[in-house]
Amino acid sequence: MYNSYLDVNPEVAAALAAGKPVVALESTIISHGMPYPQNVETALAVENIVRENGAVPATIAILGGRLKAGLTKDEIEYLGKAGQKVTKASRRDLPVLVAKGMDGATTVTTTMMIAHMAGISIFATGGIGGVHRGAETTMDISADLEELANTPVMVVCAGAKAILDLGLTLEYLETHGVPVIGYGTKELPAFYTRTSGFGVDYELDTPEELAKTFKVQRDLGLKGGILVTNPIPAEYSMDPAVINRAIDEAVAQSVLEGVHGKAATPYLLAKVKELTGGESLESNIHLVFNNAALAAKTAAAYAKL
Ligand code: PSU
Ligand code: MN
Repeated sequence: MYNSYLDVNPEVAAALAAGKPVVALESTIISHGMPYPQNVETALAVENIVRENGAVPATIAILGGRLKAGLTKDEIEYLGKAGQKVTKASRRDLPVLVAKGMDGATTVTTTMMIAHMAGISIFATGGIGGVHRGAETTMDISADLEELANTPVMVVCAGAKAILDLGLTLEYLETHGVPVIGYGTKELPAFYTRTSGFGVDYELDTPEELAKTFKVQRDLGLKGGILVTNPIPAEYSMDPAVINRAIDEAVAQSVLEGVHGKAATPYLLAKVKELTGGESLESNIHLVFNNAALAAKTAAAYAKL
């Protein structure tokens, strides 16, 4: 019944067949987002948090050309160790990676695609891609936004980093009819900070409200997903002046070096990390934990509807 290129891990398949809650997790965050061994420790801890909050985790990746929904510990360890050597896989990379039997770390885009193929509705991550600063001339707009416009998966994130043009990112999502929800806030969180200066469409305050909204979107036959932006817990949020200085410097450096295409986001993320050191890594880990817990509670509420 599944697509012939897709492997759904037995525990995940059993949960889905029984109508139990499942949460998808991405793998670019493991291979490209954090250094080893913190990436593997974080990925395994995130899976535990999903379980503690009542859902089955399904970390998603491409291994040996197979689309994987649900990884073993060994597979997570393998991806974490391989790190940047694994291809960052967005929508346009899938056919070649699968045809050649290669590995791929899934971005928000491909995690949504594979989650949907497996029948998983809720996905937790850190930050999404968006419209880059200067996109009016570079046209650098993440495929993540297009996927949100077309694929029926709820993405729980901590907003987007200010490496992007957050205002244009919101405009793009509005044009494509993607509901942007603030969880307990009316402002778009900016990943490391709880505020960004940009408002969101709606504030919802409980997992039940999120689940109901997603169900209505399905029942109405609307295409596309929902973006839930969940602010980083206050105790882990960073000083906006410190993080924004690092981001401005990273963006300026990327322009000087002429970085473009799929390298742009990883370059900016690595530069910001280099400039802010361990503090940003700690924040990054805790916001992912926070999103995993909310996604699991929302998946549990959705399973009851
Ligand atoms: N933004 C972050 N952290 C990330 C990413 C983006 O703050 O890890 C990753 C995600 O996997 C996201 C991808 O889907 O980068 C977007 O890449 P691009 O801008 O090339 O579409
Ligand atoms: Mn891009």
